[in-house]
Amino acid sequence: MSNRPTPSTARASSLSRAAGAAGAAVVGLAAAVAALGAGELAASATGAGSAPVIAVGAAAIDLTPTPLKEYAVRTFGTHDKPVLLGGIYLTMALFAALAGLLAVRRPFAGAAVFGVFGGLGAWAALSRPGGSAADCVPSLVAGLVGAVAVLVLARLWRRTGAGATAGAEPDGSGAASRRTVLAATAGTLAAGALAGVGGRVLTDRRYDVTAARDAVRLPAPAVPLPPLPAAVHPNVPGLSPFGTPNADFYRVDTALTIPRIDPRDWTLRIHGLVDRPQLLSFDDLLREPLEELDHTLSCVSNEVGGPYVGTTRWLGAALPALLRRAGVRAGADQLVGRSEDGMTIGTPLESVLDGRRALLAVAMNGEALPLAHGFPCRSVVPGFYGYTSATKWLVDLEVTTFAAFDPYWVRRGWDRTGAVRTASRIEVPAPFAKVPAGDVDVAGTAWATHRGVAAVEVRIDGGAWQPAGLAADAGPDLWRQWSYHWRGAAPGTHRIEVRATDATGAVQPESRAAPFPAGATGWHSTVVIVT
Ligand SMILES: Nc1nc2c(c(=O)[nH]1)N[C@H]1C(S)=C(S)[C@@H](COP(=O)(O)O)O[C@H]1N2
Ligand SMILES: [Mo]
Repeated sequence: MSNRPTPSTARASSLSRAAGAAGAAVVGLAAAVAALGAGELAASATGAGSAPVIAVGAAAIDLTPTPLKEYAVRTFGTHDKPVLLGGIYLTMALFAALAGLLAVRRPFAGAAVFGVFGGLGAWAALSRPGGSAADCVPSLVAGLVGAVAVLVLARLWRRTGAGATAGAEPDGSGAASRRTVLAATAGTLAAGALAGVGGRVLTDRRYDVTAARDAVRLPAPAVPLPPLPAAVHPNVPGLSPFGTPNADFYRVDTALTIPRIDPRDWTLRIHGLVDRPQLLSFDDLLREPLEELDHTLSCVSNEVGGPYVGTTRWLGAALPALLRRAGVRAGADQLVGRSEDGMTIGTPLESVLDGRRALLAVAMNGEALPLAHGFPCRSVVPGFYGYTSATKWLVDLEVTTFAAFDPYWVRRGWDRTGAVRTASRIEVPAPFAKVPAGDVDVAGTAWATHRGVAAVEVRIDGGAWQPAGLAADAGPDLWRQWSYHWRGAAPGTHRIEVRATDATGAVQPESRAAPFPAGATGWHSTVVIVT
C-alpha cells in the first residue's frame, strides 16, 4: 500500500483546512473590531465625524458621481445612509477576513493591510471641508491597533497546529494551545466591541446639544402670522395634512452624523462683497425682530409624485435686512451659505433681495429647529429648492458672484439657479387602491413655490381635463391642496392624471424629465381598481 491518504482522511484534512481558514478569517475580523473600537474611542475626543467609518463614508458621499447618488436617493430614499454604512462595514469585513488569512502566513503583510486602511481613513478625514490633523487621529489609532492586534493574534495562531492547516508553518517559538488563541481572539473581539460602544456613548454625551436646544427660549415674533384657516385642507380622508409635523418632515442632506452645534458657541459671519462684514451670535440673532413664514420646502431630487416636500411655519430673522445692514456691493450676484459640515449652497442674490420673505430660521412649527433640520439656524428662501436656498447648520454667508464660486451641487452638475418647478401629486386614492364603483374622492397637493398655484386639473383614462376644486389659498409660498369628485366610476382598472397651472398661467408640461439637473417635470398619474 502506498501512503496516499485514503478518501476519508483527505476529507478530514480538507475539513480541518476549511476550519483553519475560517479561524484565520476570524482573527482578521477580531483585529478589525478592535481597530474600529479604538477609532470610535479616539473619536470621542475629536468628534463623531472623525470616526474612521464615518470619515470614509463622508468622503465616499462627496466622491460619488451624481448618477450614482441619484440612484441611491431614488432606490433607498432616506435610508441611503444606513445602506452606505452597511456597504462600508461589509467591505471592511471582507478585507479584514482576507487580512487574517494573509496574516497567518505572513504576519507583517496582514498588519500592512490595517496600516493601509488606517491611512485611507486619515486621508478621508483630512479631505473633508474643515478637516484638521486632529481628525486623522482616530483612523491612525484604528490602523495601529488593528495592525498590532492582527500581528499578535496571527503569531499566536502560528504557534498552534491550527495555523499549519491554514497554510502557515509553525514557527517553533514554543507552541500555544488552541485555547489560548481562542481566548485571545475572543478577548480582542470583546475589547473592540466594548471600546466601540463606549466610544459612541462618550461621543454622544460630549457632543449632546439636546439640553441646549431645550433651553432655547424663542422670542415672540415681531411679525406674527394668524393660524392657517381650516379651509386650506379639503377634508378628504387619507390626504396629507396641510402643515407637516416636524417628525414627518422629509430630510435630505449629506451628513452621516448630524452636526451638533451648541448655540452658545455658534456664530454667523456675513462677509464677502459687503461694506460692513457682520458677526452675529445666537443671542444677537434672537434679538432681531423675528418673523413668521408659512412655506413649502421641496427637494430637487423629488420624483414626480414623490415625498420630498413639506410645509411648515418658520420663525426667523429677515435675511434681506441683515444683508442690507452689511451693505451689499455692486456686482455681487450670488449668496453662498456654508454649513458647519462644509456644505455650500448658492442662491441668486437678486431673488433674496427682491422682496420675498427670506429668513434665517431658528424655529419650525413653534419649536427650535430639530437637530436634523439645521439647529440652531438655517436659511430659507421661498421659490428655490433646498439645495440652492436652505442651508442647514448655517455658520457663514458670503456675498459673492456666480463667476467666482460654484457651490457643492453645482460642482456636481446641478442647475445653479434651482427655482422650484410646478408640481402636482395625487394622494387619494393610493396607487392600486381598490375603490367601490360609484363616486370616488380624488385629492392631492400641488405647488409652484413663490409663484403660486392657480388651477389643478384631473383627467380619467386620458379623457378631457376637468377642473379640480382648490382649497383656500394661503399664499404663493405654500402648496395648495385640491380635490375632485369623480362621479360614476365604473368597475375596472382606471388611470387618474393630474396637472397644475401656476399663477403666471404656465401649465405643467407633460414631458417627463428626471430630477437631474433642474428638477423633475411631467404629470403624476395613479392607477386604481374600481370594484
Ligand atoms: N448643511 C446642509 N444643508 C442642506 C443640505 C445638506 O446636505 N447639508 N441639503 C439641502 C437639500 S438638498 C434640501 S432639499 C434641504 C432639505 O432640508 P430638510 O432636510 O430640513 O428637509 O436642505 C438643504 N440644506
Ligand atoms: Mo434637495
